[in-house]
Amino acid sequence: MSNLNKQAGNISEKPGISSPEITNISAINQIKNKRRQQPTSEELINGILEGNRTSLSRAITLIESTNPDHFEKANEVVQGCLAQANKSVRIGITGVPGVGKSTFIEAFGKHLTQLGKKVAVLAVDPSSSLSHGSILGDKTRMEELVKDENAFIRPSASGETLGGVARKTRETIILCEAAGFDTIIIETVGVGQSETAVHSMVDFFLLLKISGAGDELQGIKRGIMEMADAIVINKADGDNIKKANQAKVDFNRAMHLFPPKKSNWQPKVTTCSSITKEGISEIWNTISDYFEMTKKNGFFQEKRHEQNQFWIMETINEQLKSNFYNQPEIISLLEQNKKAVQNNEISPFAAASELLKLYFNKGAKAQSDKGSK
Ligand SMILES: Nc1nc2c(ncn2[C@@H]2O[C@H](COP(=O)(O)OP(=O)(O)OP(=O)(O)O)[C@@H](O)[C@H]2O)c(=O)[nH]1
Ligand SMILES: [Mg+2]
Repeated sequence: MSNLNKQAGNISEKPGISSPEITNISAINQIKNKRRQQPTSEELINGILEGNRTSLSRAITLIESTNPDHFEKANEVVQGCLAQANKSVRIGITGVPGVGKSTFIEAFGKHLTQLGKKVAVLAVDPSSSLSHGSILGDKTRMEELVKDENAFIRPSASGETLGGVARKTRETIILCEAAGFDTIIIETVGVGQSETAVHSMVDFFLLLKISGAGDELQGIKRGIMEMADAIVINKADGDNIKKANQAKVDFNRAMHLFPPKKSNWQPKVTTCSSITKEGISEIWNTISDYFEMTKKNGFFQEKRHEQNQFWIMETINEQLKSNFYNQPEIISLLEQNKKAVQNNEISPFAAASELLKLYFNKGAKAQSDKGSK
């Protein structure tokens, strides 16, 4: 390949054919160099604290990166933002696919920005590695909010385990808060374990439902109802209003059967329509009442402390696991041992113990190599 072609990189279409004359190699190199110049962590921190969205987006990309070189820098940025974080309220929203979460967040978020709030919308959706982030497609359902300069919408980190996505979302919350966003909304789809992860990173947890054939209480996981600080029956419009009101009565009755919450808060059940906006402002009033009450009785802070303690352990667990499973020797021995267990050549315990031994010995060797240097 000629030198010219090499420099032109992927703009040269076929090897052996030189680039068209109009191609300005030095201009291309200038652009490339500019792209390569990544801002320092200090520049990112300053940008975020000034409310610069580009800095915020770039820092989130660093957090989401799987490149080990970015890890340190991402940590530095989070650390640098920490002192300015925590000054927000964090609201989790869950519900099954199609219940109207995105449409609700659009209406609710607009209501909040009209009240002068700065709203960040994040998502926890580990399945989005397949669908490339449902919230991305959602941007079309959040048309107004996307354009709103007081709102910031970021899709879920993808290609990750739930633990990985959750950790990244927690760090992203810190950056958004440092950038001046005072209301953080975290959407998660109501399947699997992601509600539990989101519940452990928000102050208020809202469950969206729709009214069905009158049997909505069936099939709903008890654990999710117990986590909810409010249940909102969405799509209470048109012919649905009557059914929605009936569902509200049923859910209210069911919620009273649960033991009182540590916060002393009695979960509220309301109806709303994200299309007609009926009931949206009342939901914010309810959430505000909750914050007022829990800030007064100390529960708000207590819960955040507990969540932080929980996340220390979760982060350690997650990173230990990811370190273990990403070692090439472990990957190949794991495959071998799985087969051996399948063929009854070795017990699962012996197989696991051999893998752990390999891992710990590797760690010990790395330590002693470091010491002898
Ligand atoms: N009539 C009515 N339709 C609604 C309302 N809210 C949402 N919808 C409709 O319900 C459908 C699903 O809404 P989404 O907001 O995409 O639901 P979602 O929960 O975000 O769905 P996933 O992202 O797939 O989990 C869309 O066609 C919306 O227009 C409402 O309040 N009333
Ligand atoms: Mg959605």
